[in-house]
Amino acid sequence: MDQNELKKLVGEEAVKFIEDNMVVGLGTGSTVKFMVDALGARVKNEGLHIVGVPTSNRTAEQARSLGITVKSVDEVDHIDLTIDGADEISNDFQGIKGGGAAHLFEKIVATNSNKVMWIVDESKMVHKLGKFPLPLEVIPYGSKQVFKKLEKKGLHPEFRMDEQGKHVLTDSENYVIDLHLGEIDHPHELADYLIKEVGIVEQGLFLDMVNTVIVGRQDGPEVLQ
Ligand code: ABF
Repeated sequence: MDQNELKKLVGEEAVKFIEDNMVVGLGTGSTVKFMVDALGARVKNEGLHIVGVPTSNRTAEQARSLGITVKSVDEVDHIDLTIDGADEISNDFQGIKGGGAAHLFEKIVATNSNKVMWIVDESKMVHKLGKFPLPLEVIPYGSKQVFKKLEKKGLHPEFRMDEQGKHVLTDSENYVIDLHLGEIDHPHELADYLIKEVGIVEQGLFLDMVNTVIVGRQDGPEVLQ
């Protein structure tokens, strides 16, 4: 199976964990897209009653188009299970997310969820985090000063630009800076430093917050808990 088929495999496996009347956090990314498609099919074919809490406009649009009831995180009193993708997952189940520029809303939804599940193809499983550039969501005003501080700190920052050379914007219309670190030896320390930097809204290290990981392997989905 190619990467896309592995993503579809885990997306469809994840939907088996969703029960009637659940409030489900809906992540962002191409793997989650397969999950939301499969969830929509269950809603349509089985009459499953669920509420979806999206982590991006694009996930909200996809869910609504499939007849899934969508509510914001502030319209529900709790979230039973959030299912999301990830860019890297280390051996000790720490993650880097934000390749899709949605990590702020993803972290808001995840930290308001009773359970968190990540669904990934096997290429996302790494020994140590950091090969994937660490995304930061930053407020445009003062972002160049933040960039300079990160550069001085030796964190190899790069503004995320689109093909037209314009800033990629998050759903909150903030900028994204990616840190090209190679390897992250002390993720908790780095997370603590970054979140204190004024102007950085959220960073893409998701630490100590996942309960279940489903990994797409050639011989099938592997469920790790
Ligand atoms: C999302 O999942 C993002 O944080 C991350 O970039 C993405 C993984 O992308 P994909 O599933 O498309 O490989 O949570």
